Amino acid sequence: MAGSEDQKFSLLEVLNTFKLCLTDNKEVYIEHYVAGWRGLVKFLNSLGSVFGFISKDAATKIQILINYLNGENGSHYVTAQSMVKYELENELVDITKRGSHPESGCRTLLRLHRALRWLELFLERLRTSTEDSKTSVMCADAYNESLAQHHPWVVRKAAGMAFCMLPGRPAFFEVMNVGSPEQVVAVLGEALPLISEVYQITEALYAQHNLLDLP
Ligand code: 1PX
Repeated sequence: MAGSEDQKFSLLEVLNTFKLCLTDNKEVYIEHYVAGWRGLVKFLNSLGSVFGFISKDAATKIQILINYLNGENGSHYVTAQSMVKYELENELVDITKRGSHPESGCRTLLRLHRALRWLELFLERLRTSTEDSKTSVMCADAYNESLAQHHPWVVRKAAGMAFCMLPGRPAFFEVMNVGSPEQVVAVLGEALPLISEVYQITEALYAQHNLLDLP
């Protein structure tokens, strides 16, 4: 059917990607993790160019990981667990200050991992919101509780200004293209435990190796 190829983007598909993220023994597939982020970035871009500085940074980090995955040492980058092991054993990570490995897979994934916590908090607020809740406030609260702690003042300021440009809850739900508000709530209820599990597993991995503060 004409036009069926460029069917409207649905956040449902993106959230589903996170279902694929875990291996049978609960390791995190980098391929699906970055695919999930790719979809989210696409969604963010559809909200307007004021979010460009955010999506650009995320896209750069996604690309760094894809390059590792497709590179000659790609087999070590299949899961976050194998990446951490490989990069640590081969001293490919700047541990205390930035040096010869400013774009290690470990520090790059850590930036997205911190952002995943923001996503989890934001989606949980969206899920439990009411008609008159403000997306900008939910987004800012989730940000202040998570990512903001890792960002300098200037980034926090710019992010705060961008949040004010978010569409209101009805328009936001519309762009998600998931269906009625009740359906959105149901989809979020299904997706959140998956996102949360991926977050917890990655957090435990980084904590175990003392990598939570990588520069
Ligand atoms: C149903 C809702 C879905 C919403 C999807 C939105 C996708 C948002 C994607 C955000 C990805 C943000 C990645 C940020 C990574 C980061 O922390 N980078 C900083 C540190 O990197 P560095 O290499 O310097 O150590 C970097 O400085 C970041 C700069 C850009 C600003 C980041 C602001 C992040 C705000 C997150 C909230 C996004 C708001 C979207 C609203 C829907």
